[in-house]
Amino acid sequence: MSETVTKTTSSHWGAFNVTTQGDRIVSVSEFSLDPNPSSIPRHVPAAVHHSSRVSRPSIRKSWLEHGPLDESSRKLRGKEKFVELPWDEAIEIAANELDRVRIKHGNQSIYGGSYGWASAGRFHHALSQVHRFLNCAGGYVSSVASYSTAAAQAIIPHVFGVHFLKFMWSELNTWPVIAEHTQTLIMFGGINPKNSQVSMGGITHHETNPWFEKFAKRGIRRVNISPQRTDTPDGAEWLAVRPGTDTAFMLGLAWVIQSEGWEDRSFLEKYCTGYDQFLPYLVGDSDGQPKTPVWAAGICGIDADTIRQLAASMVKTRTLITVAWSLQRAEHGEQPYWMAATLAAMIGQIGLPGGGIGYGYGAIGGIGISVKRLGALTLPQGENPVKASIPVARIADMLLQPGEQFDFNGQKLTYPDIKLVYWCGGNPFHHHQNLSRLELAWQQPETIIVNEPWWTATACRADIVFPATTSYERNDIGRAQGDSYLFHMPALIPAVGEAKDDYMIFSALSEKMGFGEVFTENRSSEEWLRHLYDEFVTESKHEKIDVPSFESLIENNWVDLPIRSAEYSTRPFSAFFDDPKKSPLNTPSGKIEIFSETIAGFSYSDCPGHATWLPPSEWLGADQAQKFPLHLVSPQPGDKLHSQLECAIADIPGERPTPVVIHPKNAKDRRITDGSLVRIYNDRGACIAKARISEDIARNVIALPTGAWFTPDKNGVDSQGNPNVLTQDIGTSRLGQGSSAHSCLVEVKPEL
Ligand SMILES: Nc1nc2c(c(=O)[nH]1)N[C@H]1C(S)=C(S)[C@@H](COP(=O)(O)OP(=O)(O)OC[C@H]3O[C@@H](n4cnc5c(=O)[nH]c(N)nc54)[C@H](O)[C@@H]3O)O[C@H]1N2
Ligand SMILES: Nc1nc2c(c(=O)[nH]1)N[C@H]1C(S)=C(S)[C@@H](COP(=O)(O)OP(=O)(O)OC[C@H]3O[C@@H](n4cnc5c(=O)[nH]c(N)nc54)[C@H](O)[C@@H]3O)O[C@H]1N2
Ligand SMILES: [Mo]
Repeated sequence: MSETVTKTTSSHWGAFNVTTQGDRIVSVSEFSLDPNPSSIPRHVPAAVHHSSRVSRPSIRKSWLEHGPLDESSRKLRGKEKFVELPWDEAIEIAANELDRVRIKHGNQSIYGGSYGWASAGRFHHALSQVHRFLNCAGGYVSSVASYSTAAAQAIIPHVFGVHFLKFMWSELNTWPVIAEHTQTLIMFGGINPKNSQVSMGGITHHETNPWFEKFAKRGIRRVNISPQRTDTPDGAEWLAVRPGTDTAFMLGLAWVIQSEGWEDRSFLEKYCTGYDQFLPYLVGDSDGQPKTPVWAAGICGIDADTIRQLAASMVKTRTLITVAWSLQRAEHGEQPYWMAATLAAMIGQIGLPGGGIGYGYGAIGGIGISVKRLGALTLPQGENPVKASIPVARIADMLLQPGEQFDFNGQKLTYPDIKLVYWCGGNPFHHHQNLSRLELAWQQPETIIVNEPWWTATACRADIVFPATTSYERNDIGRAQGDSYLFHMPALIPAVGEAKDDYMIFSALSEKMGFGEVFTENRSSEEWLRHLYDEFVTESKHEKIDVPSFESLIENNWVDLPIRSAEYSTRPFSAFFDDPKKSPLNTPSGKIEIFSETIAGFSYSDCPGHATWLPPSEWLGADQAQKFPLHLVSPQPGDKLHSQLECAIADIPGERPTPVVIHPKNAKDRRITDGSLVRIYNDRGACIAKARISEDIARNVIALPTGAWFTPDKNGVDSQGNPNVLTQDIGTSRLGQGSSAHSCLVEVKPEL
């Protein structure tokens, strides 16, 4: 019997211990210093050794036989067998194809956006690897922003003059400050420990639940404004808002504050611009509709008295308004973000400890933690000579409409004509909306290359698939923003099958394509790790932070760096609030922009010059609701990260199809019983799910988490419960062009 070894590793869902026997992971256990460990790692052993691992380089049969120019063969993507080849042959074929495309069509015909979460680990970060490789190859069409926060990334700089991600990492009240000062915590979309289980690159201390226990002890009033009660830890008040209507709710609150004369005029004058342009809209002078609580109630489903009372307590207590990312992953998703800022400005507590506005607490772990930010530990990606890029969620539009113009945040851009797609570290057939439309778009390129550990829906739809290792099969360094820990992530088992690290795959392709040394800089993986670590040591010394030698890190597996302390708690926009003249915000006015001349100048009807209630095309008040009377929200799954580890979960008896949460009244009306199979459908598609009847969801709303592996039958009906067969593939607006996943109407019936 081989030796049993236990070591610690880091992952997007936190640190955990892994026990191996020979070449197998046999079990995992909790990292003892994590106050509230995630149970996601329990699926790791089964997933790593799953039969759906890609074991050898594979090429789609008719692509191999007829080459990339046979149009009819492209329709067979996802429907055809692959031929397994030895590594050297597959590398040569892919290198020749990349060369053919870049010579014949130019690098602007290669799409390498390759969006996705991949795995934790700094050097083997799949996206950094593919981007560096494609830059060395002459560039690629890239993608900007993210599925997570595209609308926020567009609107927040106009309003606060700062990048959205910087706002979240540096301009938020931290948990200790909230615990000490906040009296009323108003959470649009909740603050969900289910979501803060994960963070990009890792999160070692899971703290959302422990902080909420403190908040409860301190008597902080917690109000969860969300279609699901479970979006905050137990014990909060719950206002079951209709999805997509938060802007109307916030306008109702603002109207009460204004009509009572409670708005903080001196704050609005000193720190903001544009309240005077917003006011005529609020009171109805500009459109004939005062945004009264009665008006708001008719839209958002929360009664007018509740809105009035909430407004009163918001101005009378130290109030922090928080907004989940989910609100902006919807049509007109820019509006609730802007309106929440407008409301907080009227209350006048932005910049005060425990007051004002915060975005994305609970969306991922690490937000709200007072930790010193350290740089370095990133693989240099080089320069991309190709300047064309797309907003990330517009991929199907790009593939279907080459040469067409589109608007994006004041710019007019043109979709490039893509001949080759390279994906490494993401799963578009998990993450994109309206998957049958993506299937069509996916038939356009001549060649699709994917590096993947598993036969995901995306890998199955590629022409060339390279088997990639998982983070348990290679040495790496683990570190993340918002976390004080630093890990050596040891190779725990040898590569499964013939898998290779992405770095090895790109080194081999680079070598064949004639720029091997440019890509590798003559460093082995181990040399790269040491090189990146040396840079980190230098940078940390600069910041007067002691970090161990690389040898000592390897020996100890991990270290908790001395970078966590209340002294790193930031006061949001402190310089600006101390002296707005001397330290203006980086907006055109130097102030918080309640009205933006810049945005008004774009003349977008879907994003006017101030926060506005714009009914989405799909919500419970839309005409479409006659035919499809239920609003589908598709949140992130609690038991895993997106589509990762799904293969292991799907093997557990009774776990699939994915459960969909449905209100008892809606279930009864449709003769649906708890645990029975249902069909969820609309004009875009259908999937099968398992009914979970619960009072914890608003009436006429159903919640089906993402992450099921897209498995359509011959009629296109997905058998596993993937919500993206139902969601619509439209931008949030011309400003943000983000994903509108949460704006979706459906009907449900028993599946007989
Ligand atoms: N309906 C709906 N859809 C959504 C959302 C929603 O709220 N509703 N949310 C959206 C959001 S915010 C996001 S971020 C996306 C997430 O979408 P993705 O990030 O695309 O989802 P993942 O399943 O994490 O995909 C990562 C892939 O990388 C692979 N991988 C892991 N490690 C490695 C590696 O080392 N090398 C290589 N080559 N591959 C690796 C994994 O096996 C997996 O297939 O989904 C979006 N889609
Ligand atoms: N366990 C786990 N955690 C994750 C992820 C994962 O896959 N698994 N993914 C990570 C990623 S990539 C991201 S981007 C974040 C996403 O973080 P979020 O975007 O905040 O999370 P979601 O789960 O999409 O949505 C949270 C809740 O918002 C509510 N909601 C939906 N629409 C509306 C609305 O219109 N109004 C209001 N008030 N509420 C609404 C839903 O009830 C939903 O449960 O999560 C991260 N955390
Ligand atoms: Mo995300």
